[in-house]
Amino acid sequence: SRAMSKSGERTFLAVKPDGVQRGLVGDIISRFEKRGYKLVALKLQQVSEDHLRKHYADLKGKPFFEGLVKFMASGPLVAMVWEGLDVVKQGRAMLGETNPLASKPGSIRGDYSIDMGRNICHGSDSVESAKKEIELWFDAKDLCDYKKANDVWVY
Ligand code: RTP
Repeated sequence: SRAMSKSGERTFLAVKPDGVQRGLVGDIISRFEKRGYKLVALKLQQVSEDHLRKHYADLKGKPFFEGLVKFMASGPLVAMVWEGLDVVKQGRAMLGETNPLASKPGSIRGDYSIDMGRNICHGSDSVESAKKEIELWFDAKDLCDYKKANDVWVY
């Protein structure tokens, strides 16, 4: 089926340092598990500003760039790869809008955040940027290729 053939799509998600500090890691993982997505990679890590400048290269020159990089390097974050049908787009919908003010209740940002600079999570905005981000954050050997009940009960 179309669903089965597109079920290998992957996205990069991160629980930002504010989400870790506020104890939201389990909730965010749980939302993606319950939706039917498959966890492919996961690590808790405090990363360098240099690494974050690469991750946010497209935003270089924005007035908030330096503050964003410093904030993201200020404590451990949880980097993850999730897999499943339309996971890039669905993941963005589950996160909510960049600005919490525009995020509907029911989304992660809409339920837990009020300030754009403390919006808890990151998700890739396209399949292409997901590929780049997964490569930047993970070694290929750390991406787990395995079967899950999803493959039978979700698709
Ligand atoms: P993210 O990359 O974190 O998923 O966020 P996004 O795609 O929704 O938004 P993006 O435009 O890529 O911005 C990255 C992060 O920078 C902070 N930001 N602050 N005007 C501002 O003060 C401003 N704009 C963006 C947000 O934390 C945003 O998530």
